[in-house]
Amino acid sequence: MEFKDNTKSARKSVFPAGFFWGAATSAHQVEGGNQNDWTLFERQNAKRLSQSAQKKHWPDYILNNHPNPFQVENYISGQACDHYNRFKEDFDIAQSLGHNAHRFSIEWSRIEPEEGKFNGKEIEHYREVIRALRERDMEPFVTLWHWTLPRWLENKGGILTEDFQRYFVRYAERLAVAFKNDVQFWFTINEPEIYCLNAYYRGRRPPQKNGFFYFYRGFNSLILAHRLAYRAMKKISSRFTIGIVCNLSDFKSSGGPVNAFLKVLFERFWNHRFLQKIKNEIDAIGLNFYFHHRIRYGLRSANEVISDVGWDLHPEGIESILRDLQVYERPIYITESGLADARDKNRAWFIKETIEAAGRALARGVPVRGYFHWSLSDNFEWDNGFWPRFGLVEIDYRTLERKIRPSAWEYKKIIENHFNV
Ligand code: IFM
Repeated sequence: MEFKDNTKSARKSVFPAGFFWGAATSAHQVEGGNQNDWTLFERQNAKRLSQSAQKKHWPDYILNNHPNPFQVENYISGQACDHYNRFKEDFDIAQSLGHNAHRFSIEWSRIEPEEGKFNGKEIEHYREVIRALRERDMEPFVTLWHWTLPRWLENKGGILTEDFQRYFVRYAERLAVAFKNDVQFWFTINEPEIYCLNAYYRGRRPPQKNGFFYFYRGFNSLILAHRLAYRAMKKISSRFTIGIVCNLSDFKSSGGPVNAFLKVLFERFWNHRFLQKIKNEIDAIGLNFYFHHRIRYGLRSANEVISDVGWDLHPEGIESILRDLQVYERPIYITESGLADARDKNRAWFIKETIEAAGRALARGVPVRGYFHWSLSDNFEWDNGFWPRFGLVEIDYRTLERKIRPSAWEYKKIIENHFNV
């Protein structure tokens, strides 16, 4: 595939040698067998969630899959994809798909199941995971915290407990020491804004708090946690590349001064607030890109192509976000981008368009350094459960058989074309 390059000869790829191509996962969504705040939430809410799904209309291709939104088991992560035991098999697949990097998260509740007691065996497990990646020539990108909390920390009040930063820094230091020689790329927190929105503003996810005040406190707590963890980890190794992963939106005004003003407000608050606060304590930016909003006196859907979970698919929107991020003068990794697409109808198109748009940003000098598709395999999509299918690889949740989707091979072709220019 050729990429339009406005500055150089059109035949040459704009993606530099050493660009990272891969996919991303998170511990609770794929590992299985976890005991954390989500495990409890799932037990308490699965029935309610399956009942409220009955009120909606669902297409047959979703209802015919297993599990489907009406089934209680859909909302219980249980063994998930059993990635905890099958990571080597999954990495073999990623390697066969041409990936040279992989983003995953470490499960805090495994590392520190009781307050202050660190589990050496679980640290060794993740050492094995990292080794398995290296053996397959894949660079590990490690997220320290992707939303799930150990039960003891949940009981203390989670991110709103006044000691949260101390706990987070202690956990981060422990991992930084353990993997000082094994990991270069670290992300402290996954999507602080989405976590606070769903857990502290909308009350949809644990600890199910509602209100702007909670959101604001949670957000500030995570800002401080990132900054302190960054400083502590840098003391352990100055050669670490440490970043944050933010979920940023493409906002487009529908015209007129009011909408233009609203666009600036949304961008300042949603896309830049967290980054502005930590801009002196980041070596890299992780961009998770899913959302595109039209602004017409509020946020509207563009009603173009939508994914199985109803999100607008507007891949070219990533270009303007990437260009906006240039102000931070840091390398940017697209740490997630993807779609729920059980029929694999739009995935190849979406990947190609997203990467082309990232290529256009690169050609204009934006330092994009990696692309990680969300996700390597189907997985547990939080309060939606298993039915949304985000994977390059399909999981049969009855047998745990893995099946590579056609779009995964299309992604491989893109990767190869860029290595071989
Ligand atoms: O599954 C999530 C992931 O945990 C965080 N980013 C968005 C994905 C899709 O909703």
